[in-house]
Amino acid sequence: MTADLFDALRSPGPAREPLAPGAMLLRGFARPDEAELIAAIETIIQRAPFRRMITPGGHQMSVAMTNCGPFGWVTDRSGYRYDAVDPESGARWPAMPPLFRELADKAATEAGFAGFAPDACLINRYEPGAKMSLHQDRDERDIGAPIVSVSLGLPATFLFGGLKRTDKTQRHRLVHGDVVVWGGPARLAFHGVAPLAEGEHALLGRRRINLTFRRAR
Ligand code: MD6
Ligand code: FE
Repeated sequence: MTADLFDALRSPGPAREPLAPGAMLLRGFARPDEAELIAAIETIIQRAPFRRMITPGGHQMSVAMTNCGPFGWVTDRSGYRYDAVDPESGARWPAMPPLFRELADKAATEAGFAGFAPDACLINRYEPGAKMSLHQDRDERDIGAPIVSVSLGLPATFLFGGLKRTDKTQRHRLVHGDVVVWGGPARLAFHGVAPLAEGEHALLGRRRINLTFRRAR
């Protein structure tokens, strides 16, 4: 008993919260890397600025997006797709920093998906009021790979449903540094983000930034 308690104190490991079979929340997993992550994001957005894309239905998204890595997720009137080129600049997306790749692989391994090699990192920026409607992530060729999602800045309410749009949704509060890993039987679950509440974060101000790492191609 006492030895177990000391073991727990010596190596507490990350706080793991299973959300569903295949979906795991790693509380504070990205906190140690916060400064480097934010600095890298600042560099990326100088070359590939955040922009509010248009959905195939003609609506402008409230979330502003950019990407880094070999492929970037984009939407316009013609549909959703992964593209090696930023349509705004005509150039390739900025490279994925090694720290991003390493963090995503470490988190995936922690959640039971060893050997995750993301080739796309979508960067989402939410300002108060911005939201993401319920959706499935199904534009990736290999849905055998998980998705790793890193939350920075203001807290958000993550909506997590089932395999049908009409399934009941759970709500989870995601705060700065939290990482969600999502694969296996959860990979095609419907999910979204409730409208972001007003607030001010010490490092990021009036924003939430989310990184989602995928194996797109
Ligand atoms: C967000 N995330 O947290 C939006 N998708 O801002 C997602 O859409 C998402 O967090 C798949 C897996 C994890 C996610
Ligand atoms: Fe998603």
